[in-house]
Amino acid sequence: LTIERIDLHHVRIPLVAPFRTSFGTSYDRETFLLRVVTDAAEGWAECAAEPDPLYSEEWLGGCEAVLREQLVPRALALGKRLTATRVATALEPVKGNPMAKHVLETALLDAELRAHGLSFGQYLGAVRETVPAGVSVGIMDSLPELVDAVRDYLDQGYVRIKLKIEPGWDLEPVRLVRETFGDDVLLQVDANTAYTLADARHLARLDDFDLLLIEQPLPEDDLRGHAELARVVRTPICLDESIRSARDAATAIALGACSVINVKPARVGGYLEARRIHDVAHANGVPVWCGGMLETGIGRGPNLALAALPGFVLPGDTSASSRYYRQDLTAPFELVDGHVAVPTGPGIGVDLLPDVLAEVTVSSSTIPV
Ligand code: OSB
Ligand code: MG
Repeated sequence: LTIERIDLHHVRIPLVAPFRTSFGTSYDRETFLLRVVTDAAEGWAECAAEPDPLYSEEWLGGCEAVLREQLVPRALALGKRLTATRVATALEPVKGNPMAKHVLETALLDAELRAHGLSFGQYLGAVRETVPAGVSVGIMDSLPELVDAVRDYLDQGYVRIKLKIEPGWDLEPVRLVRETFGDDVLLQVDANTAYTLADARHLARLDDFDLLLIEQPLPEDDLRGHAELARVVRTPICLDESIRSARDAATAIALGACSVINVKPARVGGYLEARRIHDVAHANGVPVWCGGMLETGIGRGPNLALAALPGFVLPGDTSASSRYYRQDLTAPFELVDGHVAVPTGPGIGVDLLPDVLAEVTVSSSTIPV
């Protein structure tokens, strides 16, 4: 491929409801879409970063700067020899910045696969046509509001509920949801690093509620702490923020720091590394599931393809469009019998709706090539 043009489309899209986690509240999804035009096809990807560096150290302004000044120039230096895998290799010397790498690699992979008429699912090795959908439920202002939200999601058919927790919003909401909706509901929690090892006894009280897993209870750099915690708590520990590469996954598994992994392509630099994490986990008998960053259809399409790989044996946060947006940027992903269909078209398999894009676009810019 030869890159002919790169554009960034900054968008702000209202969420159907505010989404509160232990690190902050989002009212809308603010991000940029990256479009790459090549001599063979065009590709699109969505940056997973948020305006502030609260989930991880990456943030939108930083992603744009590192793309402009470091990543795009390194990709362009490949000239006509450019492919998504070669770009990934060319970006390797740049430390960190996985979300910035992810958006560039994914747009190029989209263009490359479209040029070959191959879908992300075919390329990655998907083995399912639909994937079971879970839903991530934010921290609410009150317990009755939480029960109403969970009831609504269960009525829609979501097959797994994930409750966001933090100190002061953990045992009671989990107990209430378990008691209200019964033992058959697949239930898990996500703390987004809100606890410390000193909370181990407290977190062990979650063992009473038969949770699938506790996601990222401790800080991202505390693998030792998670391994200690796993000896005190019976509920399986799942890592999200801590896992940035296949090597991290191998280390965390070897240390006993986790027995489940949330794979988010954006957090690990793209789909190529995400697939390697899947492979490492699968070889170790460690279940994985596909996480999300409130992506629009542009980001969710390829996530669904990844979630269709054989090792993705737990329902992911790959919810339908309506869980996030009144009007998605693509044709909406629908929940059917608790499942969402994996796109089958070339590349990411979804197309932007130009009128919707125009409506939510805040500004556009070009990265010189
Ligand atoms: O920790 O999984 C997380 C959203 C934004 C940032 C971090 C997380 C989340 C979610 C929602 O839990 C996942 C989704 O439905 O996209
Ligand atoms: Mg998480």
